[in-house]
Amino acid sequence: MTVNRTQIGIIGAGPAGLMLARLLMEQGISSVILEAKTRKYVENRIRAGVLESGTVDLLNRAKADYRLKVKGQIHEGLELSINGQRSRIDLKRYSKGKSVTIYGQTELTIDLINTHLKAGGEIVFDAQNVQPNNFNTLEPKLTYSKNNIDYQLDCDFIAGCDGFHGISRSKIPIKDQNIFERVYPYAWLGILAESPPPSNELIYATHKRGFALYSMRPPSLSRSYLQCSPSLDLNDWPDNRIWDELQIRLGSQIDSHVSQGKIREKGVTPMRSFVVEPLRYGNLFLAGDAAHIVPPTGAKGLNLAMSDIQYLADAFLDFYKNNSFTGINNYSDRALSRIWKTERFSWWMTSILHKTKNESSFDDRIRLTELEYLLSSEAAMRSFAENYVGLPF
Ligand code: FAS
Ligand code: PHB
Repeated sequence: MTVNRTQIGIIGAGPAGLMLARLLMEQGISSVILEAKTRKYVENRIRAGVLESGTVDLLNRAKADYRLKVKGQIHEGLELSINGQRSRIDLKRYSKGKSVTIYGQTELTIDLINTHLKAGGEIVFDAQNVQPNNFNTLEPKLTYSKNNIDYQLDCDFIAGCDGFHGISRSKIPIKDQNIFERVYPYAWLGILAESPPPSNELIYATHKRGFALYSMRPPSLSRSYLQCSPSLDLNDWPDNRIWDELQIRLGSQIDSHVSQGKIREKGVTPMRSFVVEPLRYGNLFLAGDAAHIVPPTGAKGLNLAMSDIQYLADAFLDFYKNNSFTGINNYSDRALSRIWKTERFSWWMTSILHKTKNESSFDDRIRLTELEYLLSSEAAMRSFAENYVGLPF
C-alpha cells in the first residue's frame, strides 16, 4: 500500500471537486482529487449550459475563465412560450442589471482541469474503489487503487464531490441522514444538434403536449429538451420525430422555426428534487450533487454546486489561515440556506411549466394563471428574475 498525504482529499472531478481544488490551491492549501472515470470521459460529459454571475466570479478567482471571457454569451433576457404565444422576460431590467452567461459545463470542466494541472494540481483519474475511511476521527483517509496498485491518502478533511450516485453519501449511516425528496412523473429528452436555435435567447415553452426548452451551445450548436416519460425508449424517438415535436411545442408564430440538423447526442434526464441534511459528518463534507439535486428547469444544478464550494473553500481557509473551526462548523447551515431557496425556485419553475397527465382541469388552469400573473406583474417578474440570475452566493 502506497501512502501519501494532503490537506484536503476530494472525491470527484466534476465542477464541484475541480472548483474546490482550484480555490484551495490559490490559497496555498493542498488537495488531491480522486476521480473514478478517465479524463476523456469527464471532459466529454454534456450537462448544464447556464452560468450565474456567482459562478462566473468563482471561475475568475480560480483563474480558469480565460475561454469563458471569449466564448461565453451574456444573456439579458429569456422567452416564455405559452401554447405558442411568446413573451420575453427582461432579466436585466427586473434583476437590477444582472444577467446569465451561456457556457457549457463541458467547457467549464475542461478549463478547470487544464488550469489545475498546469498549476501543478493533482488529479488522479481512473481511481478505482475510492473509499472514505475514519472520517469520524482526526485522521480521515481515502483508499483507492489504480493500475492494480493500492493507495492510501491521509488527509485532514474529505470533500465528497462525487455526485448523486457517488460513494460519499452512501458511507454515512442512513440513521444520520435526513433525506428530503420529490421524484417528478416526467423526464427530459435532451439533444445536442448542429443547427441554430430558434431564437438568440432561451425559450421555455409550455404546451398542451408538454414542456420544451430551446437552448444553445455557441457558436453553432443548439441544445433542446422535450418533456417525456421517465421510461421513454430512445428507439421510439428517431430524429425526425424529435424535430417535429420541438416545432409543435414551440408553436407556429411566423419567426418560430426549429431548424433541423445532425443530432450529436441524445439522452434522457430524470427529474427529481433531493436534499440530504446535514452536509457534514465528522471530517467528511458533502457538496454539489452529492448533497442535493434540482430539476434542471431553473438551470440551477451546476450553479448550486458552485455556491456550496465557495462556502466550503471559505471554511477550509478559515481553518488553515485563522486556526478557527467557525467556518467548518457553519458550512452545512450556511449552504443549506441557499440550497433550499434554490430547491424552491427549481420546484416552482418546474411545476408551472410541466403539464402532467393526471392533472385536474383546476390544476391546469392554476398553472396557466401562475404564468399569466408572472407576465402581468412587475413584482412577480422581479422575483422570477432575481432567482433565475441567481440569489447572492
Ligand atoms: P458531478 O456529478 O458533475 O461530478 C461528480 C464526479 O464524481 C464525476 O466526475 C464522477 O465520475 C465522480 N465520481 C462519482 N462517484 C465516484 C467515486 N465513487 N469515486 C470517484 N469519483 C466518483 N444542471 C443544470 O444546471 N442544467 C442542466 O441542464 C443540467 N443537465 C443535467 C443533465 C444530466 C444528465 C445530469 C446528470 C445533470 C444535469 N445537471 C444540469 C446537473 C449537473 O450539471 C450537476 O448539477 C453538476 O454536474 C454538479 O456537479 P458535481 O457536484 O461536481 O457532480
Ligand atoms: C442548457 O442549455 O443545457 C440548459 C439551459 C437552461 C436550463 C436547463 C438546461 O434550464
